[in-house]
Amino acid sequence: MPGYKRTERSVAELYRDDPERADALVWGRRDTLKGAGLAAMGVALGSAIPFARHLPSGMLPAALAQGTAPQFLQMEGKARLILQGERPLNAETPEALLDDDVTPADKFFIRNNGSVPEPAGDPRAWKITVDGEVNTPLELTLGDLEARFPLVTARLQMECGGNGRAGFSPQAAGNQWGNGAISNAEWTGVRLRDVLRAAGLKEGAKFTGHHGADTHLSAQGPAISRGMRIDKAMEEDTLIAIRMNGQPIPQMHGAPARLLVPGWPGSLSQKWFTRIELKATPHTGRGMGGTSYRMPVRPIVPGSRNNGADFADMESMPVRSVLTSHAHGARLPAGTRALDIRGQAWAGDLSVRAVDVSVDFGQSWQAMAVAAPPNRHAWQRWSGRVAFPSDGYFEIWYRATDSNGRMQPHAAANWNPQGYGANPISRAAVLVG
Ligand SMILES: Nc1nc2c(c(=O)[nH]1)N[C@H]1C(S)=C(S)[C@@H](COP(=O)(O)O)O[C@H]1N2
Ligand SMILES: [Mo]
Repeated sequence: MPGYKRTERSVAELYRDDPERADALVWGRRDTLKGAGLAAMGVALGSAIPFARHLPSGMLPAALAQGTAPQFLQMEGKARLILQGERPLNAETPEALLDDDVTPADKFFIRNNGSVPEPAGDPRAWKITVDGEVNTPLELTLGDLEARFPLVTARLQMECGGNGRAGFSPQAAGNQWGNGAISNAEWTGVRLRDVLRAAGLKEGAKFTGHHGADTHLSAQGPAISRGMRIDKAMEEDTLIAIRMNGQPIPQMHGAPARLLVPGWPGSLSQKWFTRIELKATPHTGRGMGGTSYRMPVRPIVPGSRNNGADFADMESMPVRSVLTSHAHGARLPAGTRALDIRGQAWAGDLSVRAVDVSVDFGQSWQAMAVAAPPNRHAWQRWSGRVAFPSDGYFEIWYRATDSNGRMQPHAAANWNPQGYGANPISRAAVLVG
């Protein structure tokens, strides 16, 4: 189950290595949940599985897929996020905390590649440099930005490039994110393109390079420094943001100014933003090249080594959905026969056309209502009602389809060493009664 670390030789691994033996151990008869797991659901051994006949053989019930219990972040101003690591500090938002249409600061996931810098003494004096392939290099304070360029506000999704990584088998390197390295705050700032036009792009300005004030944990060099094609830099939703949800940006999230590059890997959305270079060739900072934020063009053997030389940069993020009304492992009162459920869905630069849900292990699917986004690059609310024929153990399977007709796959595809692009259908276990 995405979002949870594995124990050594977990039930999940047993299923991977020897599904038949795992089935025999986990199930007495294959219509009753016996097993070694269910930590997420308290005591539920012996629960009936009304749709057992539809459960694909060799597939681990979601309730049993949890390894060790997650650790939680304890930090002032932050909700109970799932701790992914302390050095650098990384924390994921549990799906059930992503229910707000606008992600509040306390529920906003945390992704750092280095140390969080000390707050600037005088935020108004913070300077951002624009240089490289421009006619007039600029040095702008936050005050200059506000005075010279129109301020715009939009709800923009910002998702870590590695979101969903825990879905890969074999395990890929990096934070084992479930689906919760995603946010959809309301950002206010100036359009990056307005600033670049003020500097005047030269003919050779084909790529950007981004710089921030934080340092790598090795204490040497920048934590991360990525860049993108000029087209994305010139898109109307790509911002130099100075406010999040109407407030100054919290220090953890890049105060006093950060880039916001919605729909593309979050690593482009430079926090503690100090400088943007315009370049004729792709930027070569930390986090560029090799297997970093790059995906195989031709599939490689899962688990194999590869230097990424012929991989391509990850651009628009793939379609994904979260269930926010009920947590994985939720228990519902006996006799519950109908349940209203809801969540969010998004698809990088695209929009979401459909969300479908199954409560019978994929035998039948039901279309949910999907709201239009308030603006491009905002996530979309989905909602609907499902029915349970009896008490027992069920799984809510949910999958979104993007505006090009691409659906979340049944299992993570295109395995790659650093684990980008995993967006398999999600499963949440629920117990009725
Ligand atoms: N300066 C700086 N910017 C950064 C990072 C970082 O470590 N340092 N991490 C990037 C990554 S990988 C992601 S996913 C987002 C996370 O932003 P958040 O911590 O506000 O959620 O910031 C990006 N910008
Ligand atoms: Mo990221």
